[in-house]
Amino acid sequence: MTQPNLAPIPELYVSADSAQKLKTEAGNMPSWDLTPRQICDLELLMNGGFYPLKGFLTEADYNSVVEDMHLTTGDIWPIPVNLDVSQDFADKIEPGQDIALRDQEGVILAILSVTDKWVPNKAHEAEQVFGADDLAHPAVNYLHNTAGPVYLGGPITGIQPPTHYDFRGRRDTPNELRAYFRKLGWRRIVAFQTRNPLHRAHQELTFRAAREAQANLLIHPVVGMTKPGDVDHFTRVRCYEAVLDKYPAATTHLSLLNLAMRMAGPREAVWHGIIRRNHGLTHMIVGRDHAGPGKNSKGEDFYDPYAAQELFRKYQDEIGIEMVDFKQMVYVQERAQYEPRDEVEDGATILDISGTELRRRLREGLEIPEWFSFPEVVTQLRRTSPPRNKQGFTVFFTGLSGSGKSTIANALMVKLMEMGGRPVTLLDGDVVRKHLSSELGFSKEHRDINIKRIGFVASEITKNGGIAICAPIAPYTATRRAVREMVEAGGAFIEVHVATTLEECERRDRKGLYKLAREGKIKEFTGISDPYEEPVNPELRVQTEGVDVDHAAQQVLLKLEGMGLIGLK
Ligand code: PPS
Repeated sequence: MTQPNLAPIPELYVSADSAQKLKTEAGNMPSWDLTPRQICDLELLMNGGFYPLKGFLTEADYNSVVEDMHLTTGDIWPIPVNLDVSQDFADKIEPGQDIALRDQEGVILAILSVTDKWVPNKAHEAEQVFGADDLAHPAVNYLHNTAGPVYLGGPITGIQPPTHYDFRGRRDTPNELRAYFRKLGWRRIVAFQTRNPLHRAHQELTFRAAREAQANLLIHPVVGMTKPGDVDHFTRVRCYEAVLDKYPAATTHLSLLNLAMRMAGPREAVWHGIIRRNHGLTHMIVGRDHAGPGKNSKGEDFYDPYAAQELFRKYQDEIGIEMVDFKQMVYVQERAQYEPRDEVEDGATILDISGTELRRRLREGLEIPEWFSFPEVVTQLRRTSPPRNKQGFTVFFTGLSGSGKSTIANALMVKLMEMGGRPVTLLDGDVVRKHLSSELGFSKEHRDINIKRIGFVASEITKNGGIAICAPIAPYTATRRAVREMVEAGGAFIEVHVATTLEECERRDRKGLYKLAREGKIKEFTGISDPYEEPVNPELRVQTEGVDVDHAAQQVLLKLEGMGLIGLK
């Protein structure tokens, strides 16, 4: 079983001549713009990474995979790989039709000959494949909230692979890796699958695995899609490159895998095994909590930490690759080295830094000891994750018209500029309406578009290390939540409810708008003839009655300081 077959694996591409012809024909077909996840799936379908699949699963194969992890042919396959599409698109497609699959720039990558179209039972898929229909699981959340409602299945004709402009030299198809192994005379090769930066524990684990399996080592990190919140792949690859010279060059290779992970734990481990077999590997490391998605909505682990090893062991012969299993590696202080936890002598001092603790130390600019990681890796991580007081953030004021949002926002802006260090942008309600949203009115639809535009700009500013201060009315909870999600992908979001009562706003009526609204001369006026949904859990609620502006702005500053976003350094 460990004897590799390094012969080329079948791909789904047609010849260059046919590809050109097909591309022209495909121009007239209905076309589907692939999502980022579908592009990852398609690439591995076309280059043989998902062998023996010849396309997106048919309904019969899907059911068989969901129910018992096998295709209708009897081959093991644990994860549904489907083309999920919108209802509108599905309504226009019938089985028997060909559709052009395009990347996000509109380039045609493949043709799908649709044989099946069906509406899946997503709750059932979640239970069977991911173990629970729980939105805390990233793939279940994706299934319900991102994936389209209809699945299309059928064979693929590959025209061209998706283009990657980053790290081109480090990406290999299964056949490129097979050829590389053949050329170097490598026969036993163990894969290390990872979605994290490599620290010393990982290095020790990979060394041990290679020694145990008497094999060469392939560091095979996933650069497609991983768990939301992971270190981005650009940073990770720089980290891998930084530690590569700690490995013997003659026996170790680094290659990037454009896989979209599902974080499906045990089923995912089996899937990773099949994919590695297809890339010409003979062994794969499966450690503690392989491809684990973290905690469920009750705060418990989704999977037992060693369930992935058990399932892999059960199906090892069918997968066709041998597992090198490991317990968690820990640092033993007295011996100044890493050891598997179950081999540590009683009474020894174990040192460990969890992922959460590492993130905290990065965030707060604290020391990361040399026993834990390599200085070169820490340098890369610090470049991407500066301490909180150097990261971007958004302060989002919300409240009724005339509540004092703009005045406090202006005071806050000046105070932050006085402190210096980061650029500050004020996206005031009135200013935005003049420059970004001049064509919009005050219907629910228009208000939502307006707030989402503000959110988009704020998220870009935040991501790039600046401070965005927003001060629209933003009357709807759901829209504010959408903005929070956008911004939090790149930094902190602080919602400040300026809680001036309607009576007080109307009493002040600084712009005379309430009077006009009461007279019916302004329609859909917030608080009078249109709703304002009060924030339930804002980071801060400020009262303005009897409080001067300076004091209100100070409260925001104190909050920012408490969150570590502004500080002495
Ligand atoms: S929203 O709901 O967040 O899109 O509103 P926003 O962009 O903040 O714009 C609010 C300012 O527009 C003026 N204005 C109105 N407000 C609410 N409802 C209606 N119908 C309306 N018509 C005009 C008003 O001056 C608001 O400014 P502020 O600074 O909030 O008083």
